[in-house]
Amino acid sequence: MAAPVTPGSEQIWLWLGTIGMALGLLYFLGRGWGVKDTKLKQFYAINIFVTTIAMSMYFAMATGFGLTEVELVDGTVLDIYWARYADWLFTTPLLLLDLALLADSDRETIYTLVGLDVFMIATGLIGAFAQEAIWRIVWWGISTGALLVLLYVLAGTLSAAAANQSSAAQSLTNNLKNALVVLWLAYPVVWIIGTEGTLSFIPLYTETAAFMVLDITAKVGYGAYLLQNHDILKSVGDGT
Ligand code: RET
Repeated sequence: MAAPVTPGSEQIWLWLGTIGMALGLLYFLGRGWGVKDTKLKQFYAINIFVTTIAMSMYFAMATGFGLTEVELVDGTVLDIYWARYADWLFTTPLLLLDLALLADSDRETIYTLVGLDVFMIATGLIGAFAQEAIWRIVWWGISTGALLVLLYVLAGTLSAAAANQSSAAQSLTNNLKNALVVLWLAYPVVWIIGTEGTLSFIPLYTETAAFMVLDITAKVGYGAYLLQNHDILKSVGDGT
């Protein structure tokens, strides 16, 4: 194993991320405590898993465990927070599941979305470890291609599935879908203009802050908004 690497000044954002995810987790646990309805319970369970995983991975990054160095062929050394990918690999499919369950999507749609999502994170991870700038950008392109197909499938199938839902469920699905599209599209942008893309228009410090704000919004904000709507979530799949 490579020698341990210590985080730089960006560490502050990783601690804030850890605290933010912990607060989100407490909020979901507190609000979900004593919930009896089985449909509602599964939404709480998903968001509790999401924040637990993210809190652990932020803690791993803040303490330096989730960080490694990648040396490029030209000698440049990049600090790579690999724990991000471990977080995203599990939490992004769960976030998609929130939306798919809300829209009452069929299994095929869910498998397609999760498959594309895992492919997107895995190819992004390869990009993060590639040793030549050109290959990093090529893998970024492949991963971004998967994201675009995913968003296309999501937009098409969710509205079709949600057509049988109540109008309240449809509008909640729509709002969450729009938020997801905007937030998720920001990730490849931060990656490519940040240190991973080797272009480094923004330094690691700013990049870490940007990912933290995106992660908290896409997990805690998104989950809290979803779980505001108990009545809608309880009636999911009833066709009412
Ligand atoms: C990577 C690599 C570069 C290309 C693309 C990426 C997409 C990442 C996404 C992450 C979403 C994370 C979420 C986390 C929640 O907290 C992996 C940066 C397309 C879309 C929603």
